[in-house]
Amino acid sequence: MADLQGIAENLIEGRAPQVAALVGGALAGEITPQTILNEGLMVGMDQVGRRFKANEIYIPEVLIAARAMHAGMDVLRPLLAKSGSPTVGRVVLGTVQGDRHDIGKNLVGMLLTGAGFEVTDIGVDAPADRFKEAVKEHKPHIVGISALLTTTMMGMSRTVDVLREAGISEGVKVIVGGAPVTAAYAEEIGADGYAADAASAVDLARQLVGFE
Ligand code: B1M
Repeated sequence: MADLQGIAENLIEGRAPQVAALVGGALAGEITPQTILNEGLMVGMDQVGRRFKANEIYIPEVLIAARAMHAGMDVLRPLLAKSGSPTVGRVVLGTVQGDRHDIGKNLVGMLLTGAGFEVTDIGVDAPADRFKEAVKEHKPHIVGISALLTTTMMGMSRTVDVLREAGISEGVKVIVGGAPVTAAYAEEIGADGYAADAASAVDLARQLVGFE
């Protein structure tokens, strides 16, 4: 579909205003937010990842593309996060220490919000202690940890350990995700669940709070 292809192409070129405008246009054309996300924005970002890996583009271009991705997500956010349901549960969500990737985490947060969860986002590069303090303050049902780098994944394990050592892991379920993370890794570090993508994270969170 031409609009979706245009979104992906403009995202790759880092044209944030055009991406936002095209996303708005696609919505006006009654393309669903989920389709725009999966077949427009994500297709573009995936291509950016491939080019980055192949050294065809470098960090500045990736950052500019990420800004365009955010511009598109900003338009979708109210729709993805629209929910008529009361709070299903509370979630504390963050990206592990040393890791500044936040696009996937933000998507997980948006879809959780849309599914009726109250999400406290503690940001990127979050040390285990920041998760601990947020758990004490917000008393979530779920802690969600994101990591995009193989080198930062162990921060998830550290976070699980810190919550356990602080005696506040009882009753709090930890879920993990991000490109290098696997179900086996989640089990190895004692997390309660793993989700491969944002929609699966919502399904998992609903299961863990006993909503279905
Ligand atoms: Co970086 N980066 N990056 N990067 N970057 C990757 C991850 C990489 C795979 C690129 C590559 O080499 N092909 C590679 C990691 C290699 C590895 O560790 N195996 C990499 C690298 C190496 C780096 C740097 C080290 C580069 C450098 O400096 N030399 C550096 C690290 C900086 C740091 O964090 N300390 C770096 C920097 C950056 C930018 C800042 C330029 C930018 C981030 C901008 C931002 O996030 N605001 C960036 C980007 C954009 C990428 C790629 C291109 C795209 C990531 C992304 O946003 N994808 C990425 C390549 C790629 O993934 N193809 C790459 C779209 C997003 C929707 O997907 O985040 O996977 P994702 O989230 C998905 C799922 O994973 C899942 O759901 C989401 C939606 O479905 N999910 C969860 C995520 N979190 C979840 C949590 C859950 C459940 C599911 O439960 C809690």
